[in-house]
Amino acid sequence: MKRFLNRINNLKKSLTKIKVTGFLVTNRTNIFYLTGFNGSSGSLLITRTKTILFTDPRYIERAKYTIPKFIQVKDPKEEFQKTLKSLRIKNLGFEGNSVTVNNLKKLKKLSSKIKFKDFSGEIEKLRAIKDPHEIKLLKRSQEINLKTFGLIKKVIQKHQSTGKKLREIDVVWEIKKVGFDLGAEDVSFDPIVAFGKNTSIPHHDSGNTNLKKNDIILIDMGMKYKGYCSDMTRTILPKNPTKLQKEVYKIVEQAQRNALDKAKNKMVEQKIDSLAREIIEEAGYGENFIHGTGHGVGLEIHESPSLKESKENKTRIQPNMVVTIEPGIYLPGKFGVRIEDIILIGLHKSQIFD
Ligand SMILES: [Mn+2]
Repeated sequence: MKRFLNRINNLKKSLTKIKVTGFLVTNRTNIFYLTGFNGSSGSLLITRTKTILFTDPRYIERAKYTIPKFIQVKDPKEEFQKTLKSLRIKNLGFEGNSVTVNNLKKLKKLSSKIKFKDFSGEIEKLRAIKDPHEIKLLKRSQEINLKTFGLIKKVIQKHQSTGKKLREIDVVWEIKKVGFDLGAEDVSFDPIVAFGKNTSIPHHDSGNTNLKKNDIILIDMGMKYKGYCSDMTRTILPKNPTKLQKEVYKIVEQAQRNALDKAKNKMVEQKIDSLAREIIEEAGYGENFIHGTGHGVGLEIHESPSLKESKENKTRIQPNMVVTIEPGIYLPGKFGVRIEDIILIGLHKSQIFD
């Protein structure tokens, strides 16, 4: 439970920077990160001396036995307004990226003397750098993911050799089932399973397409383990790939390798993107790489940092960030290739989760 105290203390350091006397955390994932509470309703008030979780009566008991003892639990109906008053909060930070316009109005009405300040993104910044506990869970999550893929690949090969019917959505269901059997609590997003031409759509909506013997296959999948998401994409070339398929696969593989090997501490976000992009551009497929090279992964499947080609992405990569590297080439109407893995940024070297 020490980790929650550490995280909350880290957040408190920015009270002065934001110039507020308290933070009101409303984003569910951020509340889970700071307290371990995963109920569907709640807000967390953090001041220099107090941490209070407000949640309705359905969750009060549950909160008490899941969160650390130093966090008080209160019913907002009875005590929210009173607490703000008694703690003499004058400036309150709120999460503009999670509070609805209506709720902010209500909040302002409830506490007319308080000045509100948006502190969106502060907790997300902390979350981008993983502690040892989180790294352990992320590794385990990806381990289950890789194992699941291994078994799914066998199912596919069996169907390909026997000619038995297999739809994309059958594979989606199989991934969910096998992942759960191997210890995941859920998938981190609906698996993307694409057969043949459908692989040229980066985020294909898996459907009733049947697998054909010489189909190229793309599977993008992730598991959730104790709240932590994994993410991985594999493209399976057919037994008799075309020359173009082999060529494109090789380029994507090289692009990914370059980024996996060279992504390191202190690089700016967009530089990591260009490690993969340059190789694809040089090969003449720049226009067919239509998304960013990667993203942070943790309690959410997409989180900070953002490894995209954008002038805004100038944040420097730091040790213990966990990011995906997933270049792709998509040839509309023909096929697509994407390969994705997760790396842990180290002080000197990055480590791939495999
Ligand atoms: Mn991804």
